[in-house]
Amino acid sequence: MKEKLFLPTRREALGTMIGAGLGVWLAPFGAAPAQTMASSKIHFDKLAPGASSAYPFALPDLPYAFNALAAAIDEQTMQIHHDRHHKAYTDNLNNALKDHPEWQKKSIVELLSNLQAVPAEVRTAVRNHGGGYFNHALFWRMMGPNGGGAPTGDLAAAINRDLGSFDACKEKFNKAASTLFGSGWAWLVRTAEGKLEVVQTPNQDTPLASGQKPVLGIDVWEHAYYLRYQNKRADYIANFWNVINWEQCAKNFAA
Ligand code: MN3
Repeated sequence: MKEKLFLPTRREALGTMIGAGLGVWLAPFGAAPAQTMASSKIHFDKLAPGASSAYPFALPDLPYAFNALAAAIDEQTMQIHHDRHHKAYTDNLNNALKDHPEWQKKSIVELLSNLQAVPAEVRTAVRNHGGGYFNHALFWRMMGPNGGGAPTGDLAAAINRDLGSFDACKEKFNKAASTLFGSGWAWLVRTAEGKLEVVQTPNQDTPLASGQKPVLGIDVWEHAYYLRYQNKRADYIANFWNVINWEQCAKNFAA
């Protein structure tokens, strides 16, 4: 099982990068053209600067003040969301791996990209808490006090090419975020073929598990918005566009 998913030759080739603390994307098992392989590496340190790529995972600091995103999210929500929810995912992920030294060597990207290879007794914990660790580390960076506006450069061009226009992209993303039933996330992702798509993931599942790279994501769990918006999720989603850090999203697209 392990050999099937982590091909020794590929592991050796990527060993130095893993050793350097970079999250490395492993393509799903099966033949992949060299070009796809090269473009499908994920550098977690670029997606979530300050977060840990491997065990023991540390709660990354918010890169701005709790009240910095007031154009979309209130101070109290930010504090509880970061200090309690994200911290709990971090602690629970570390607990899940504490008796599995061989899995402590895997990066968070490897773990979440190859969940079926993770030992059955901790697989659900890694999926839920590892997913929560990863998703939130990205989420804080996808937003910022000087956010909003529109994407530029290569990302803007890819949005126009694959989704028609920025407005069409927004409409699709808003629909994915507002119609997600229960708890989860809506994402703008880059597929293994390099195409941009809008997708939903339930709970703390990540796009990594489907072979996709996250470019932009919104947390639509009620804990992300309920204090200020109560049942008006659509208002939270509309205001989210005021705080998007497009500079980081462009890095995610390229990373
Ligand atoms: Mn959350």
